Amino acid sequence: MISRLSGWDDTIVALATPKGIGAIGVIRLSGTKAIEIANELFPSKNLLQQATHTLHVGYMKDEGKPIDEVVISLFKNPSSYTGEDVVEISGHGSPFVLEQIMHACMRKGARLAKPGEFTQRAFLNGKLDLTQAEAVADLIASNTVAAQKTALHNIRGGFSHVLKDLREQLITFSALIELELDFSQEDVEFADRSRLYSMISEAEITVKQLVHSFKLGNVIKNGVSVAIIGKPNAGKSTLLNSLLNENRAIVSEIAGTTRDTIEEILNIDGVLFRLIDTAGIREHSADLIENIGMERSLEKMRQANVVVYLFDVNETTVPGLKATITTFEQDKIQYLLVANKSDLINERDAREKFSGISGIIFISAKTNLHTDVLKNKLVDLVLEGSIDSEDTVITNARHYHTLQQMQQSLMDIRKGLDDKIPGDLLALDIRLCLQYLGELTGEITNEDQLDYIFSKFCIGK
Ligand SMILES: Nc1nc2c(ncn2[C@@H]2O[C@H](COP(=O)(O)OP(=O)(O)OP(=O)(O)O)[C@@H](O)[C@H]2O)c(=O)[nH]1
Ligand SMILES: [Mg+2]
Repeated sequence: MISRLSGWDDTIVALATPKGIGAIGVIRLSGTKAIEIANELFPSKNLLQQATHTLHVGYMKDEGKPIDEVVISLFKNPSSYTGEDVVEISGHGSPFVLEQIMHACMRKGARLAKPGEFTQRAFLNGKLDLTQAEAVADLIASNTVAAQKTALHNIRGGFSHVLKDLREQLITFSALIELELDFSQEDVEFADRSRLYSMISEAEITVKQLVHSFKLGNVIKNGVSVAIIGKPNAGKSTLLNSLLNENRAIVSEIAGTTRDTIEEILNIDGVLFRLIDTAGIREHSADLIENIGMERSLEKMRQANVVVYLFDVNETTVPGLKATITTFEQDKIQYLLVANKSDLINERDAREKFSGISGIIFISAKTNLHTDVLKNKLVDLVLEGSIDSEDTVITNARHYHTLQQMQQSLMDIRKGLDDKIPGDLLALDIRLCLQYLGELTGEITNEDQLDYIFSKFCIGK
């Protein structure tokens, strides 16, 4: 744990609300001199004598000159966000006025906070562990229900609890092994191997689930990429427009209308999708630009999380569709089969025609027939019912990589048990695993790493 960081003793100040005009603007001070500084600018009352968690209305004055009428909120250490004395000054939301309050605070000895410095202090004072602090940044950045939900779960310590349990298990394990080492002369095994074995297996399951959840977590944070792929004129651009509910892409009856890929964000039921309309793919084209477009389509198809394969229900043959399915399966592409232009054919006939192939969604992009079915299907694919559960979902790449290292070291421990390696070697492996765990929660980190993590926050948080 780091006890000293440069500038750690300073009292810091920052605007906590966005820049620009607003009803109110909040300036936040944190540090040993926070109350003293605010008090010098607030003649109406002696703030040094007020209780924690109290509000005070009055004029803020700099050298006797009024700046603004404000509300001051006092939070005394340790009962504050940072764990230090914190003063929040709510002024009128004029950038000009707020700037003056900030400058007055700085003249009285406060220093401008670095990005994330308030949360960094909360972490250093043990108010949050690193995973909770990172979840604060995720919550601020969240723009869907799913992202908000996972961030809140982790701020409340969802992930930390799982890690704490793991840590306790590993420490018990290591204590048993170390005990055995103390008595190594006597050739006794205190640590019941089958118990050790089941402990490690349990830990492995937990870590595996966390690693696995990153796939979903990443999707929650960054959105699911959905490439709309199909032959020219299948109606891909019409579908994009229909899903977005706007005329984003050019639609025409000329095959080869879309030349380049078009990407748009769509929020369906709280999940973010990145829809990609692509150039139609056909066997041969003499047109150079169309060929480049097709190359791009294939690239997008390979990169996407899900491919919506859109085909014209009237033009497509069953063997042709089966051949396409085979390619998708060979390339391990997750796909949805969507039959378009169902408005031009009797739906029952269409279903009859493709009755040998399951899972086709019949739609009409032009008339919006059953496009809601497609939307629901997309959401189902992503969530598979997992978001509503209280499971911890990993959304952070740093956590993911460290968990993978943990997974490897747990495997090494288990292999060590299998191979009956000496206790001192097992103990080494466990220490390594505990070290990874410490890196996750921030118990073991260095200053640079912390600065890097917190620098991604906004100023004032
Ligand atoms: N009747 C009917 N016509 C449709 C439907 N969807 C698209 N079309 C028509 O089909 C033609 C081609 O539509 P686009 O959306 O441009 O097709 P595309 O797949 O993007 O074609 P390219 O960009 O050339 O690859 C247009 O004339 C559309 O109006 C549908 O569901 N029903
Ligand atoms: Mg198109």
